[in-house]
Parts: sequence; structure tokens; C-alpha cells
Amino acid sequence: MSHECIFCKIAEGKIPAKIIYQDTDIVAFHDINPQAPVHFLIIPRKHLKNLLDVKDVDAYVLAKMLMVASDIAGQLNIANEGYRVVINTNRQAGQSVDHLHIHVLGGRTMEWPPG
Ligand code: DGP
Repeated sequence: MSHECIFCKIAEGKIPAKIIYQDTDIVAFHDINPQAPVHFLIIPRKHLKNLLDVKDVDAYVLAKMLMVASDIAGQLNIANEGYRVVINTNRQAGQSVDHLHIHVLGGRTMEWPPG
């Protein structure tokens, strides 16, 4: 864990978040600044900065994050119409929190390519 990391603190329950799902590996919670009618994040409990930090040992957790994203998308009724999964990696891509997270967005039409 990183003492200064806001997502580590959310994972540890030290700061509040609207938690959707959690288990021993991952936590899913609603984004504080939603960019779509449904916008939630999924993080590993393990502090990884971003995709560039992921090693073989993390593959199971990364796959679980993606599968849980689909499960929650179904529960929140965005799966059939469509949802987008985004992993911003480093600053130019828009990463502002240095703890690996996947964004899941849905409930509106989205542009492609993104801006
Ligand atoms: P990114 O820009 O890809 O690093 O996305 C970070 C996201 O995290 C951004 O959409 C806002 C969200 N966020 C930042 N701080 C908090 C927080 O304290 N709680 C919650 N729920 N979301 C946060």
C-alpha cells in the first residue's frame, strides 16, 4: 500500500466511497466525478501505479477486474445498450490518480474516436 494514495485509502475503508463490490483482490466504486450516467471504477487492492506496473503475478487480478466490470455493467443495466472500459495510462492519456484503475462508463452514447 502507498500511504499517500487515495485509492489505497478507499480500498482500506479509510475514506468513504460508494462501494459497489469488493473482495480480497479488488474494489469497485462509483466515480466521484461521473462522466456518464453510470461511471464506476475498479481497482486492485495491491498498489500498482498503472498498466506499466503489471507483471505476470498480477494477471489473475487484472482479468478479474475486467470480468467484474462486465458483471456490474449487467447489474446496473448498461450492458445491453453498451458500455466503455478505459484505462488511462500516464498523464497525456489523462491518468490523474496513480493507482491502476479501470473506468466503466455507460448510459449514454459515446464518441469514437474519443477526444
Ligand atoms: P484518471 O483521470 O483516469 O486517473 O481517473 C481518476 C478518477 O478517479 C476520476 O474520474 C475521478 C476519480 N476520483 C478521484 N478521486 C476520487 C475519490 O476520492 N473518490 C472517488 N469515488 N473517485 C475519485
